Amino acid sequence: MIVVHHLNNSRSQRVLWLLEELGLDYEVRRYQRDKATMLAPPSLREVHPLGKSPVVTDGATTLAESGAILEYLVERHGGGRLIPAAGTPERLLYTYFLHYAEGSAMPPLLLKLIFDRVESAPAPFFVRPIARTIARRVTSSFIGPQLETHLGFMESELARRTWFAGEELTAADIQMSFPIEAAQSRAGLTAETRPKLHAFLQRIHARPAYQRALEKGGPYGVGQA
Ligand SMILES: N[C@@H](CCC(=O)N[C@@H](CS)C(=O)NCC(=O)O)C(=O)O
Repeated sequence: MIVVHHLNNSRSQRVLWLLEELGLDYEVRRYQRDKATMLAPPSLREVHPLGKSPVVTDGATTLAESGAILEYLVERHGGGRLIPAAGTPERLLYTYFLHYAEGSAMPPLLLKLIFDRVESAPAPFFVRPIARTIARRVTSSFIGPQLETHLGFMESELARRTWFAGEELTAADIQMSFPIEAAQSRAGLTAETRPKLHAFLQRIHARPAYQRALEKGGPYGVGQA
């Protein structure tokens, strides 16, 4: 039996969505973020030493890292679904976007979340202006331009084809959904600024499997690390 160790409001939502798209049986084991720190509970370290979500167990196999999990589930249980045929240009795009989502797109989005928090965090009055100035400078000189580059790139990719790896939905789109949802929640992605990415979100949100996964996973807003 596939068990998804699911942290509320987190990247593991993608694993639930993939499993729903594939129509597989699975169990959801739930973990709640600490209300103050938003970190995962220590019990998740009993499943994997990093204590992050998602983690999937499948018989004797324990696997962390959302890209690796999606790849494993598609190859082991997908029966050829949600993956382009080997040796095609689409398959290369699939591999690329499966890695790009966490390897390149997420880091500036995570930095944005952290520096926004630095800017608004309570601090002694004599530290606050310094912290705010540093946070604003890092955001305007580094994080903002990086986000523009990545969002521009993703937008241009979806101007060339319907999904990230061709004309069919694949697991690469499921993996890409998290940075795009995060960009909507924290980096100003709207229908006006990034119409293709916005349309992508509308298309995925309308999928019955996405909605079933939300029912299983609980409230989801991508506002956390
Ligand atoms: N690159 C990893 C990131 C895993 C990760 O950071 N997960 C977050 C949830 S979105 C987490 O567990 N946060 C809570 C914590 O760090 O304690 C993946 O894609 O699986």
